[in-house]
Amino acid sequence: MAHSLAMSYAQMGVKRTLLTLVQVNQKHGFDCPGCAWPEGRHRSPAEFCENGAKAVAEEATLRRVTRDFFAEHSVTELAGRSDYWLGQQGRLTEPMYKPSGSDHYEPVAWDEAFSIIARELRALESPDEALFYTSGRTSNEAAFLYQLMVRRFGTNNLPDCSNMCHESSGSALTQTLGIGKGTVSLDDLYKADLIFVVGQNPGTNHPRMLSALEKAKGNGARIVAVNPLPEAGLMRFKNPQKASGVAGRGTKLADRFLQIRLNGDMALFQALSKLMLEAEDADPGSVIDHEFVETHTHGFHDFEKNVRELEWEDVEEATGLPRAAVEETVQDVLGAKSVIVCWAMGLTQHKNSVATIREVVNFLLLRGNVGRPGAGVCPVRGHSNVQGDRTMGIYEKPSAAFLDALRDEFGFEPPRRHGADAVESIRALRDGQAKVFIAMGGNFVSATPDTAVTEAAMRQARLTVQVSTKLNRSHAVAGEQALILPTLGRTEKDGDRFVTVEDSMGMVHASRGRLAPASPDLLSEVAIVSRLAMRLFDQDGVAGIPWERFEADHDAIRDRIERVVPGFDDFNARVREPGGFTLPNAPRDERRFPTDTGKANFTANALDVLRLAPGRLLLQTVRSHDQYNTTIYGMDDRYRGVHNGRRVVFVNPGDLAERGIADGELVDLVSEWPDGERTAEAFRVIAYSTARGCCAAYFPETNVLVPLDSTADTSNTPTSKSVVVRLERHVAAGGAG
Ligand SMILES: Nc1nc2c(c(=O)[nH]1)N[C@H]1C(S)=C(S)[C@@H](COP(=O)(O)OP(=O)(O)OC[C@H]3O[C@@H](n4cnc5c(=O)[nH]c(N)nc54)[C@H](O)[C@@H]3O)O[C@H]1N2
Ligand SMILES: Nc1nc2c(c(=O)[nH]1)N[C@H]1C(S)=C(S)[C@@H](COP(=O)(O)OP(=O)(O)OC[C@H]3O[C@@H](n4cnc5c(=O)[nH]c(N)nc54)[C@H](O)[C@@H]3O)O[C@H]1N2
Ligand SMILES: [Mo]
Repeated sequence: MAHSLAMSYAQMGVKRTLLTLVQVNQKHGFDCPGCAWPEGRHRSPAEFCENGAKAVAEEATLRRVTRDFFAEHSVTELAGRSDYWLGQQGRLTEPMYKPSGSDHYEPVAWDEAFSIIARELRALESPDEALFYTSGRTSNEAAFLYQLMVRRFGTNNLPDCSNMCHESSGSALTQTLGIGKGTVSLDDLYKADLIFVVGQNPGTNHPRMLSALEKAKGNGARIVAVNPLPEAGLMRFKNPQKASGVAGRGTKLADRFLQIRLNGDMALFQALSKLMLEAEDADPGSVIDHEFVETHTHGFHDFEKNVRELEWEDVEEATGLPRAAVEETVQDVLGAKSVIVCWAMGLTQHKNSVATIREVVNFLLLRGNVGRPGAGVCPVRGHSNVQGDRTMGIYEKPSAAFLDALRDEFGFEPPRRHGADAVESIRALRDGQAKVFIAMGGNFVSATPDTAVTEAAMRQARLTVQVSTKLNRSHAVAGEQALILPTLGRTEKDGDRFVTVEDSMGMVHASRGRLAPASPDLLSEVAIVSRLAMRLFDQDGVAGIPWERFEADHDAIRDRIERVVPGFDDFNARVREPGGFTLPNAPRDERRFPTDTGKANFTANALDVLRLAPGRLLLQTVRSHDQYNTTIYGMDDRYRGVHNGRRVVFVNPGDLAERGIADGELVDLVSEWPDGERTAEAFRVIAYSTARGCCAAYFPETNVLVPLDSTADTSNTPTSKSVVVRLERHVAAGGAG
C-alpha cells in the first residue's frame, strides 16, 4: 500500500487521497474504475487495492490541462510525446477544437462543439460512414443513450474495447452455453474445490481477486496457475488487511504451476479431456457426469472422437509441458467435485482463442462443472463496466431481439445491418469508407494494433471526437478537424444523480461520485450524448425520445432500460438496495442453455499447433504493474523486478544463449507477416523465466508489431498474445554498431 499512497499523494494531496480512497466501492460511494472484479457482500472500508488506488489517483489528480496548455503545445508536438508524458499532464478542463488546417486546439463552446459534430454527421452520404467507439468505463445509463443515439442516427458501427479484449470469450460462450458472460459468483469461488487461473495476472490487473482466491484456498480449494510467466501474484500472496492483496511475498497461492507455451492452452484442455475420457474407460461411471451430459448437452460424440485422436507429440509441442505434468493435473481434476476456470487476456488474444475457450467449456461440461455451486466459467473482465456496456447494447452485431425491443420502445426502425468492430473500423478509416470517428472514452489510437497503419488511418478522418477525462495519444493523432470533449469521471459529483455499472459476475449496482468536478466546464457522458442527440435530430424532430429529460433525470433512462433489456425489472428500486442486484443468468441459475440447440454445446475443434520458423519467437504483449492499459503510471514493474524502463523484452535464458544475446543487450523486435515486416527498436533484453520459444514485452509500445490483419477466428480480436518476431541486435543510429 505504501507504494500506491506515495503515488497518489503526488497527484492528489494527502487529504483528498484519503477522502477519495475511503469511498471506493463503498455502498454509497463510487465504483472503482480499476477493474471489473466484484465487491462481495461485506465490503470492508479497505476494499480497495494498490492498483485501484492508482486508477483513482489518476482521475482525482490535481493537475489540469487548460487552454494555455494547448496554445503552448501544437498537435504535432503532442504526437511526439509518450503516452506517459501525455497522461501526466492531468485532467482536461474545457472543450477544445482543432479546425481544419490548424496545428493547435483552441477553446470552443459546448454548443458550438455539438453543432460541428451534427454538421459533419449530417454531411455524410450514409450513416455507416461514422464510427462510434466505446471504452469500458462508460456507465450503463450513458452507454444505453449512446447506442440509442447511434442507432437512431442509422448505423450499428459501435466498435468497443471488448473487440480487443473478451470478444473471444463472448463468441465461444454464446455458442456453447448460450450466454456471453461468466457463470459463477463470488460465492461459487469460495465453494470450489479446484480453481484454474489461466492466462491472467491478477496480482497486477485484478488485485482484489487475490483475496477471493486466498479465501477459496482457506476453504480447501486447490489452485492451478497456467501461464508462461511465474506471475508474482499467482505464486505467492500476502494479505496484510484481509482486504487488499499484495503479491510476491507471504503464503503460497498456486498449488500447481503449469508454465505453458504461449498459445498452448487449446492443446492442454484437449489433453485434460482426453485423459478424463481414458480414466472413464478404466473405471466406467467414475469420471463423466453422464446424467448431465445426456440431459443438458449436445455434440458429445463429435467432441469425444476429436479429443481421443489427439496426439501426445502435438500436445507436448504446443504446450511445452511434459506429459506427466498434464497427467498430474488430471488427478487434481478427478479429485475435485467442483471446478472453476478463470481466464483473461492470455486466452482471448490468439488466432485460435475462440476454439481454445470452447475447449475450456468442453472440459467443464464433461463433469457437469457448469450451473452448480462452486463450478463454472469465469472470464475475468477488464474495464470496470465493459460487461455492462455490452448489456446496454454497445455491440456492432446486435441481436434481432434487442433491436425489436428498441424499436417497440422508441418507435423507430433501428438499422439491421451489422456494423464495424475495432479492426474493421481502422480499415474503414484507412480506405476512406468512414469519415467521422467518435469515441466515448478510451484511447483508440494507442490501444489498437498496427500503430503506424492506425495512426495514418485516423489522420484521414474528416472529424475525430474524443470524450475523455485525460489527455492521451488519440487527441494528438487526430483527424482533419478534431474535438476534445472533457467529461466527469467516476469519482466526481454529478448533482444528486448516480449511475450504475455491472461487474464481471453480473451484479448491477449504483456508483455515486463525491469529489468536486475537475473543472466547472465538464459535462457528464449522459449530458454529452443527450445534447448531441438534441442537436443532431432537431431537424427531423425528437418525437418519442425525451433527451432533455434523460439528461436531468437518470431514473427516466433506467425506466427505459428496464423496458428494453431483459433482467432489469424494477431497476430503479432494486439498484437502490444495498449492493444492488444480480442479473439473471440461465446456465448458472437454472442449468438452462439458450443456445441454437437449446443445450450446452460440446464442440470439436481441430488443433492447430503454432510452428515457428527457425530463430523466431512468439511475443506476447502484456501490462506492467504500473499501467492501466494505455495510461502509464510509472516506469517500474515491481513484481517482475523491472525498474526505470518499459522498453524491455523478457526472454528465456536458453533462447538467449542460442542466439548469443546477453542479458541487458539492446535488440530490435521485428515482426513478420505476409504484408511485410514491422520493427520496434531498442528493447533491453531481460533473461527471465518464461516458456521456451516465447517472449514478452509491454503494450502499447509493441502495438506497432501487431499486424492489423492478424486476428482471432470468429471474434476478430487482434492477436496481441501471439506475434511472431525475431530479435535483431540494435544498432544505435549513427553509431558504428
Ligand atoms: N492495474 C491494471 N489493472 C487492469 C488493467 C491494467 O492495465 N492495469 N487492464 C484491465 C483490462 S482492460 C483487462 S482486459 C485486464 C487484463 O488482465 P490480464 O489478462 O491479467 O492482463 P495481461 O497483462 O494482458 O496479462 C495476460 C496474462 O496472461 C498470460 N498469458 C499470455 N499469453 C498466454 C497464453 O497463451 N496462455 C496462458 N495460459 N497464459 C498466457 C501472461 O503471461 C499474463 O500473465 O486487466 C484489467 N485491469
Ligand atoms: N498489444 C496489446 N493491445 C491491447 C491489449 C493488449 O493486451 N495488448 N489489450 C486490449 C484491451 S484488453 C483493452 S480493454 C484495450 C483498452 O483500450 P481503451 O479502453 O481504448 O484504452 P484505455 O487506455 O483504457 O483508455 C484510457 C483513456 O480513457 C479515458 N477515460 C478514463 N476514464 C474515463 C471515463 O470515465 N469516461 C471517459 N469518457 N473517458 C475516460 C482517459 O482519457 C484515458 O486516457 O486495449 C487493448 N489493446
Ligand atoms: Mo480489456
